[in-house]
Amino acid sequence: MTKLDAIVVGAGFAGLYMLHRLRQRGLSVQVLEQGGDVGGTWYWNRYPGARCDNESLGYSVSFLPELDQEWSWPERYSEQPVILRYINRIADELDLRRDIRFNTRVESARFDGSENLWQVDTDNGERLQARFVIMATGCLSVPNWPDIKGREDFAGDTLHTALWPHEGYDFTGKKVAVIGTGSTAIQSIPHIAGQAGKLTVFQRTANHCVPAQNGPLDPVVERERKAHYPEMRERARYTRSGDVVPQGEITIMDLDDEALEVVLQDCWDQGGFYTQYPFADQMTDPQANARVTAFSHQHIRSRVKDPATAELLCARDHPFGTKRLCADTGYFETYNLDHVHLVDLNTTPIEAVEARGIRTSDAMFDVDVIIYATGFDAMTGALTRIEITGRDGLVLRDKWDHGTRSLLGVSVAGFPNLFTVTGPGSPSVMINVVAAIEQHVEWIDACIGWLGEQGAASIEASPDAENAWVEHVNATADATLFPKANSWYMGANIPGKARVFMPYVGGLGPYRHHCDKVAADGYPGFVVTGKQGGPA
Ligand code: N01
Repeated sequence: MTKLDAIVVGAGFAGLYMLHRLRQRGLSVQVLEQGGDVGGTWYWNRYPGARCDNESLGYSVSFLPELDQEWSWPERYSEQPVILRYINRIADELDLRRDIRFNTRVESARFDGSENLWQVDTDNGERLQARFVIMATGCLSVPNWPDIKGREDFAGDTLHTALWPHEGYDFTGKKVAVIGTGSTAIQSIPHIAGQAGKLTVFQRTANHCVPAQNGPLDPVVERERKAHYPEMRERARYTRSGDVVPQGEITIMDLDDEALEVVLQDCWDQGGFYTQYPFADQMTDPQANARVTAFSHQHIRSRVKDPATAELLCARDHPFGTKRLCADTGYFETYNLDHVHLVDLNTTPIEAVEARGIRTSDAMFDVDVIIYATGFDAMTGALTRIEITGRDGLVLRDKWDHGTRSLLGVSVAGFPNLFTVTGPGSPSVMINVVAAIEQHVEWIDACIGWLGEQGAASIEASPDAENAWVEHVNATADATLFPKANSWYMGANIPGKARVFMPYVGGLGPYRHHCDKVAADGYPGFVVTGKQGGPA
């Protein structure tokens, strides 16, 4: 049996950086990755139009300064193949592949307290042992297949955006159905419409959108960033969003309608998540939020010719930004095309998928292909699908059955020496996720180093500190409008999943300061036990 210092699960941004850090520390590390190559989310999500809604210059790693200078991002927001190339370059640059086992899914991880070791079993029938297990499994890595009657009966092609065929898919002349209107659908629908003979979009809930305003990366902006990359990266580490953008400087309710219109128009012109950060009250004051919503609805009405379709595309059931905002490029205009139709599932729900297509309560839609753009079992799915058993037979899935519990989103009481990168209770998906990953990886690496210096055997969250952190995470979310949406942040998209707001909305900078203080103070709130090599 292979015995290691650490096993890292996942070879996306998080797993790669974790491997690099632990190898630098001199540890023996094996990464286990279910995909056929590196990239994580960017390996799987190859649907047409897939790109990052975070700007390329920020959505990149800070630990390869030479690469920062050499690499040229062609567009303001990078498309999936470019990001995947970039991640491959990181793997090559650091010679990471030799410690990664691809096409290997972890089925279970069990803590053996007598030896203070984790036993990890893979779907290849192999068992590995390690002192530390680091779950770098991503927040959006388990596709959600909706439980629609007859789904298996469809005689045409079935696709899921998160499991896109590597060879691509030719929609030319085909009758296509897309189910779902989240970020993924909003990115892919204009591209699919460009090929399809007929496209029908099945919408249950409209989403709030901002224009991406994508385009070739401005060479002046690129030169400026390259001249100041280290300072920008350092600043980004302490902002709320993990990006260098204006943060909370404008109070919407201080502005009259005319002034607000100017400010919001500027946000829309700048595009992307620029809209999310300049305001102090957008995410806390329902009235302020409603004014942004009204502005965004005006925009939709000005872009969609059919008034009834425009109204259906205006999100009304949740405050602006309380579900992950979508960034669109030509999404709304797509509904002006004669061969594109929107079906409102609120008035005419899907009753079944049949061999020839989708039957709603009032019509049958014959199609050649159905695309499920139905999202993910987010934040917990990848962790709860693995049988993770900690102390005294405690299974993580059971522990989280009534809601996620974790200290700092990085360590769970009852699971010694198990770390979760961007786990529930950390900023993760609320911010630039690469920045979130780097902070976690560096903290975990330092913690493992500290344990070595202490000669300690194990570390895990104490139940009291875990409870206090969960309360803080909830209180922070409850001070905002976020819990008002039935979002995947809340687990609301998965039937039967506990409804708790999972990410930490306190912002990266404050969170980093807190984590740094915990480390500097000798890890209060954590239980540190045993002697290395002995029982925990
Ligand atoms: O998934 P979603 P996504 N019948 O969960 C609908 C990230 N991302 O893949 O809202 C009918 O947002 C569901 O309807 P409803 C980003 O963080 C990042 O689009 O539940 N419809 C919804 O419309 C994003 O938030 C980038 O009523 C059903 C849709 O499916 C996250 O991935 C790019 C249904 C799912 O939307 C997930 O986005 C793209 C059913 N039974 C995505 N079940 C970057 O920029 C579900 N739906 C990095």
